[in-house]
Amino acid sequence: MGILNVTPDSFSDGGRFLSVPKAVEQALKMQEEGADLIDVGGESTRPGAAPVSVEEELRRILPVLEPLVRRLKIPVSVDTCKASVAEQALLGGASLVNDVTALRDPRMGEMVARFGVPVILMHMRGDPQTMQQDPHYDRLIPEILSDLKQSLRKAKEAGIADENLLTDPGLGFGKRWQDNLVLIKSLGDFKALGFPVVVGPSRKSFLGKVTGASIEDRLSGTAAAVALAVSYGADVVRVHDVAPMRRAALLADAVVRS
Ligand code: HH2
Repeated sequence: MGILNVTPDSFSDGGRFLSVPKAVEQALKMQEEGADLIDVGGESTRPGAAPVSVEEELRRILPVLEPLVRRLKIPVSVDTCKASVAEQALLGGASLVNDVTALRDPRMGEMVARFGVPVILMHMRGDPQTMQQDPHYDRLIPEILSDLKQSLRKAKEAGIADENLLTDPGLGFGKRWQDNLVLIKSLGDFKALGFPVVVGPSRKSFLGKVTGASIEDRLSGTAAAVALAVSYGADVVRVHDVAPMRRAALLADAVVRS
């Protein structure tokens, strides 16, 4: 899954793809490099990020969505936690909703069910503004699994079909840096919930904590995390650098299957 942030403030690529031609060019490049899906986001969820209004998020996403849907051969997902934004994006041709709040918006479940599209339920403790202020778990994996099970129940109650559900442990979202390492190692427990597992380690700060690398220099750390995530059972990896990460994923997958 290739990341396309049409935001001024995303933590690693904010401001780079604000013009429609630049955004489309980046999406076509990621398709060429072997992405199976392009994830378009109009609101940064980096720690401390300020929320964006529905109008502003739509103003960022919709102009780029139309040419993307028209020109890409692969599906487009919308990275949003707002039902009204998801609805407009689905009407505009998006094929999947990536919800980092796992259906917190009370209208999101019913809306996704009505469109009959897949949804990624990602785990986040708190919200981006406060989530990294001293996150704490007594029992990391059981607590996150239990939160995700609750989100899955909510999705089913809203009428979303089982085959349209994916889960994501939410690396970096209300987690201590060490927690992200344990989460990658424990992806098998998430697979055991019975749904495809998505994971997004790309360029995140826990990689910097371990390797000392700055944001611009986290390619090799991301590749290691991608390979490990695939070997521990990830089905989808959400990344900025599609070409090298596809190779890392292919290699890990080949080893797992050998
Ligand atoms: N991470 C980010 C955003 N969306 N979605 C899923 N399913 N999983 C993730 O781990 C995930 C996500 C944060 O990364 P990015 O989009 O690069 O940054 P920002 O939120 O600053 O735009």
